[in-house]
Amino acid sequence: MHTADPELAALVDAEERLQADTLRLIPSENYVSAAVLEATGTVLQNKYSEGYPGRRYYEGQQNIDLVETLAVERAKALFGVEHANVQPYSGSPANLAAYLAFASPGDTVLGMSLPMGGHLTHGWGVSATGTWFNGVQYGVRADTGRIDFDEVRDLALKERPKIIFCGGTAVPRTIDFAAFGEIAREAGAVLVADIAHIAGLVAGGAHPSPVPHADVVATTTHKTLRGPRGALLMSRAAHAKAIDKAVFPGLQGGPHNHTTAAIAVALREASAPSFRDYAHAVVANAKALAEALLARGFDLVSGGTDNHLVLIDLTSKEVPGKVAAKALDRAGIVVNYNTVPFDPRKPFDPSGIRIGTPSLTSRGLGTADMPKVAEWIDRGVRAAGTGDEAALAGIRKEVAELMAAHPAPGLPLPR
Ligand code: DSN
Repeated sequence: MHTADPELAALVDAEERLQADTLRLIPSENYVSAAVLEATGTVLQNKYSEGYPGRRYYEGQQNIDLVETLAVERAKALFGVEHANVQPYSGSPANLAAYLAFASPGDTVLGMSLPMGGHLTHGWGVSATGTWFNGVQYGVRADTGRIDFDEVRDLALKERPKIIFCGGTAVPRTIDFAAFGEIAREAGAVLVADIAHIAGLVAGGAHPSPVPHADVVATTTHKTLRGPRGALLMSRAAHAKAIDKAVFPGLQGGPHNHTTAAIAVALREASAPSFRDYAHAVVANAKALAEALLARGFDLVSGGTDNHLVLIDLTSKEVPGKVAAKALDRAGIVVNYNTVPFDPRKPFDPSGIRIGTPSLTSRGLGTADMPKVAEWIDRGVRAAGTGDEAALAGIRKEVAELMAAHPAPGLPLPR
């Protein structure tokens, strides 16, 4: 690459340095292993494979069928599911496949609203899922910041949705899959558990599994699961046919075989005992970080965390989320600005920032490091409020020193 396209190679090198030198706190990001990275760059990407193992529309599948079967079997074993489809290109197509399998345009679906912590594809208005379907949305209680199950049940029984989605992108607390399962059964709905954020925690035993309660489990593979950018759609055997038909030929063409291979590698890694340690360390770090932030006077949605994610409401600090996020970025701390429940501000300029511990845990940081991380965030937010660029530059230097002592998995890239 460096010889064939130096311009592009320089950008990749710069991104590698950025990922190495900064403290990456975006809860949906991670570092994959060298083996996962290697699999994504293999000749498997040269092959078309529409169909499923043993039932393809192209010849030459001697190896690809085995790769996909390996990924499927590993997903089934790791999550304890009866059926796994490893072909969805990412989380949004995986969720869309669930709509195609279990609902028709115009049908009602029930999901958590985006500003309350849900995902676009759970029926939010600007998404195709909220345009082509009647998206009814639930939220969290104002007093606890936790899901309001009375509201979920009332809406489910009144609206009789075809599908209920649980899970989200900014949910700092354990998702009560049993409660959702009960409501879905009562309402006659298919329950889709979107565990994209917490799949690695579920696999590592650090979050309860949705499998006994949900008809379908959807997840991306690149967040806490530490795989390539891809997705899994898992289900009970009874739904296998509908799921497979919805993914291909319903929504997609040829699967990305190099991604399938990398998913297989990641699933193998996630089944190792050390991954259980990783998953529990992610949660321990998030709890320690939340405690340290609370001690510094930060307001956290729901008052803390049970998982990998902390949602900070900066209203009392009088610094908007976007201003804080951009200042922290200049300080070498990468977060994203995020709405908080009942946010009076707009999504593009909200009141909060969202942070998480999957990446820093992959680099071997532990609970003893979290007070320092909280201190940097505190100093960074203050500096954002006063426009103190020198303070931000000082934090950046300290961050780079700690990061240099904790190399990231997969880095440096082989040359
Ligand atoms: N974009 C993902 C996240 O950051 O949570 C969700 O799709």
